[in-house]
This record gives sequence, C-alpha cells and structure tokens, in this order.
Amino acid sequence: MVHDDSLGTTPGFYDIGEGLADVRITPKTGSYFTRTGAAGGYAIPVGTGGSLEVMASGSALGGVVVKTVTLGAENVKQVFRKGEAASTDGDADGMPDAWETFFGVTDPAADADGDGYTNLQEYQGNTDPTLATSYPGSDGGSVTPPPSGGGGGGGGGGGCFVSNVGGAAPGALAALALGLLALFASRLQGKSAR
Ligand SMILES: [Ca+2]
Ligand SMILES: [Ca+2]
Ligand SMILES: [Ca+2]
Repeated sequence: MVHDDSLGTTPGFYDIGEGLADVRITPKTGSYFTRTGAAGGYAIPVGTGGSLEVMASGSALGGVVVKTVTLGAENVKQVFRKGEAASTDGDADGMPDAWETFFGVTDPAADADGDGYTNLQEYQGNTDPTLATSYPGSDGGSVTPPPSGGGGGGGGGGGCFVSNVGGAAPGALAALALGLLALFASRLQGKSAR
C-alpha cells in the first residue's frame, strides 16, 4: 500500500482516499515490478526468504522511499508513505541520491541500459534506467497493475490485510500483498486466499 498519510483522519493508518496511484514498486532484485492502482495497492511476487530492498518512486510521492523487507513463507504487507519520501539530490543533477544508489547510476546524461533514454529521462519518466524494456512511455511491466476496485477512493477494501498465497511448497513465490490487492495476489497464485 502506498498512501499519503496526511490526508486522512487516522495517522499511521491507511484511510480511504489516501491511496497514491501509479507509484512504481521496484524490488532490488528479481524480474518483477509493478505500479500501484488507483487505491494505492499493489501485489508483487518476490521470494520466500531473506531480505530485499524495495523502492517506491513516482511524482505522487514527491521523491522515493526505499524499504528493506524481510521475506518469509507468508505474504508481507509493506506500506510506503509519502511523508517518508526522500528527494535529496546532493549533486544537483536532477536525480535523487536514493534513486541513484538504488539503481547504481550516477551520470544523468548516460544511458545505462541503452534504450535510448538517459538516466535523467528515466528518473523523470519513473522507469528503470537499468532495464531496456522500461523507458518513458512504456514501462514494459512484468506484473499488470491490480484492478482498482470500485473507485479511486479505495473501492470496497479500505483496510489493509495480509493473505498467505505463498503456500508451503519450496520455491513458491511469496508476495508483497497489500490491502484489497490480496485478491489479486491470490489470482497470481491460482488459488483462493481465504
Ligand atoms: Ca543526484
Ligand atoms: Ca536508458
Ligand atoms: Ca530503461
């Protein structure tokens, strides 16, 4: 779930209407990434063990948020809040420090992945400067953004909950599944989460 906690009435919790859409969720490793739906939800398969850095980025956040997620056999709910976003740009090249560090790029004029767009253009387009299939205007998403439910205000979901769609099978993909996106996650795994 990605939300602007300052909008609602309950500090520290997701309130309906706080969700931020089109925020890119990028795990440090793996081939999956996604963008949040209208209610700020997302679900993405990442793995079943260890820890993983995950970055949320996009203009709706006003910067980037990087979190370290501890993975296990069950789904992990990871919340990103706008108030946590960092936009410090120490070298004033237009790309925030945290974004440069996460992707390992430093030169705004370079084209690290050879897709025809500079690293700066990729930051501005909220795409991956290290992935040639991701460039401004076409993110080449590996995971379709989840359905937004009944409306931009959060559909019928509202609260956040965690479902276990990873199962016990070795190697099964666990997921970061948030809020009303648990249903979407269960579809990914082809079985009911209930
Ligand atoms: Ca910079
Ligand atoms: Ca590029
Ligand atoms: Ca790219």
